[in-house]
Amino acid sequence: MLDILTYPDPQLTKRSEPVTEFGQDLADFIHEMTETMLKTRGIGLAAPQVGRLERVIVVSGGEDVLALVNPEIIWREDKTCSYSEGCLSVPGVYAEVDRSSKIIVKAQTFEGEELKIPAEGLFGVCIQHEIDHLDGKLFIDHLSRMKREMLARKTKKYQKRHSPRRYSQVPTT
Ligand code: QAP
Ligand code: CO
Repeated sequence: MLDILTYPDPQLTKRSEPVTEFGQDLADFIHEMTETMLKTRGIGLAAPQVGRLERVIVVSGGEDVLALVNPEIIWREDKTCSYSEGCLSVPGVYAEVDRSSKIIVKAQTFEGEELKIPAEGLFGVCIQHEIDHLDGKLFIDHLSRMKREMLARKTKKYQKRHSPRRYSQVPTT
């Protein structure tokens, strides 16, 4: 299980680098990302969230998990939709975000094969949310300053309440 970085970690604001080597290390990393996403009951995870500034995302697609390397949105529908989004790196808060309702994504598999995938609904939204992470952007960055500052305070409080430190303050005999 990989550790998940949370807001306001500066790593989350950085731009990730394209993947150039398609070997066992990448395959192992994608496997670990997938396990981490499933264990934390997430529906999407991007490499920078676990501290690696590389362009890799995993997204839950119903039964199985889709891993996309060097994903790029090559077409967007003008129409937008909005879902209540959350993020493992911004725990405890949710907000509606407007995004393209349909996209076409170009990407590579973990073996370097080219893919072109149409995506809509929650699946499409999730891919857009994860690609944002590769560009150092969080879902709260799409909101007004007032909403963003409110949610920033809320996730910090949430993280404090849920930090393991709170439970380790047991007196020793
Ligand atoms: C991105 O996010 C997403 O606050 C994936 O306490 C989510 O899996 C895109 C999670 C919704 C579109 C819609 C969040 C888990 C999981 C939390 C996630 C939390 C525990 C977030
Ligand atoms: Co996220």
